Amino acid sequence: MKNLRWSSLCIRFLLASGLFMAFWACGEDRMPPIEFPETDMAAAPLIPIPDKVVPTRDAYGLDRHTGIYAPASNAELVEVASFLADQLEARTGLRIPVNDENGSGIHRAIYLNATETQGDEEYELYISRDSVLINAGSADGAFLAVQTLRQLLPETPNDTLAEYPIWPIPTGKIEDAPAFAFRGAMLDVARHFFSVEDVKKFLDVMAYYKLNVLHLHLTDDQGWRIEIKSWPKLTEVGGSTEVGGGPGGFYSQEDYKEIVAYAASLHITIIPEVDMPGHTNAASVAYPILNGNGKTPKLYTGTRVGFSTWDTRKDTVYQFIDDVVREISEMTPGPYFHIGGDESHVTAKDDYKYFVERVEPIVRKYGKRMIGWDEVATPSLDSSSIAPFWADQENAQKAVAQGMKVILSPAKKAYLDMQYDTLSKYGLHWAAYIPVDTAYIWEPATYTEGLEKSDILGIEAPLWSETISDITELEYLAFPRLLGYSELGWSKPERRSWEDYKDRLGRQTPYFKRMDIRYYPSARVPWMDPEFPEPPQVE
Ligand code: TNX
Repeated sequence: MKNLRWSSLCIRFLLASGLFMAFWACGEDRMPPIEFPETDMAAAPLIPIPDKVVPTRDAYGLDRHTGIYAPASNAELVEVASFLADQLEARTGLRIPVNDENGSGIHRAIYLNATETQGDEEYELYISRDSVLINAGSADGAFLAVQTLRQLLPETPNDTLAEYPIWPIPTGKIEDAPAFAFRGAMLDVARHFFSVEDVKKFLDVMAYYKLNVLHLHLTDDQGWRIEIKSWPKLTEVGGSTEVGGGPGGFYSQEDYKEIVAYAASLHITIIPEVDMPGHTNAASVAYPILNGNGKTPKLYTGTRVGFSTWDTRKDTVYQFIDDVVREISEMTPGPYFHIGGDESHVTAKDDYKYFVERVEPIVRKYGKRMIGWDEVATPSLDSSSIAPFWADQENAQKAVAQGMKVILSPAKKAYLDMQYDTLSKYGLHWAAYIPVDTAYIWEPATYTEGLEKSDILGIEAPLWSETISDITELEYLAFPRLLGYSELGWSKPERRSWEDYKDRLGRQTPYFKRMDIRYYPSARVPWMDPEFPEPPQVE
């Protein structure tokens, strides 16, 4: 293990940050030495697994003498420091000060340091007996390092080492960076509506496992879930029901902004999707002038797909789309707008092409990159557009031939709404049964013939909601599989193995319990203290 040269790191940090009071904490340990039992950082159940972990077998004692420091001139980094303090308080009850000017009671500091040499989401985490140092090129990187630190914190403190509780964190060095910049999940809030609170809880878990994009499928045949002020009936009428005939619901613009802001505080980008020209029955009921399938639209609460379309040759339709894209884009800081574009079975081929080629410039006019399910790659599009590959490999190849990027969401591997097996309580199985190991054992970079790794922005696991109507049912399908997708998106192939992963996965139960996550207790995973009984075995 190479010498970490703490004193020089401390001095560099102090020069960079001007936090002279932190000097106190950089001095030799002023606490009576504590004998920690030997630790092994490499054995910690980290998900996703980092690039490089070098254990030094000692422990850093998080306790009432801990302080957090970040350069005061870097507001984003100070925010990450406050996030860490809040998380540590929730876990330990300790109110750890951030940039405490006095610093006299602080003997073991956690430093967040901005570097110029690291990539956006890259970070280093050095943990010694006396201090924790996070080096990152951006606040995103520091935030990701903080998730690793949270995962290293033991469940319970040691109460015998001193007369106050100490949480021993294993020492060593972690160097880490993501395989893909785009690591996403999707929630279908259209087939069944999910509340702002539900979405926030999902975001909390995503952040803990280093996922950084949440795509919201906001509209479909069964419901329109986002308030558009210039077309109020979309939600008044189109948001009034859902699959199975329940009450539906929608996000007001204030609700949506709240979700976007909450996601931003977790360094997660929201992608809004308005699915068109198919999957548009709810909007057509609200405004029949849009309709293009020749029938009188009625509210729909079933689960069929492919029966609706808009009138692609009517200018009013594009006026309408312009308003929708404008209002949503104004509330969305992220760079993407998703136009759906899938399963437009009753839209004539020419009309579909005309439609997509006319909508794309509208999306760009409002400063967004267009995303559309792989079918949109048939028309000719700007190379800034993106096609998630869900069903048709040829479409993915067409996208790449146009210079577009692809996101990997192959239904056979990455669909969270596919049943685990024939006994699964919820989910569909038209693409496959996807047990927890199948969800993990595949290689996104080489999955699609004819695509290079550089063609792939990343991966996204969509959760369609035809069969799930509340957060408990949502969690049954999403967890634990979502954690596997997080590792596929983050960790390099040479670091991944099912044998090792399943052991780390089985050790997430304390976190699941704390978060009250109703995961599916797959019998293929060695769960530690399972909260739920093992499900019956299938062949
Ligand atoms: C296909 S994936 C769909 C959705 C369904 C899903 C169910 C895609 C682009 N379209 O409309 O909800 O299958 O698994």
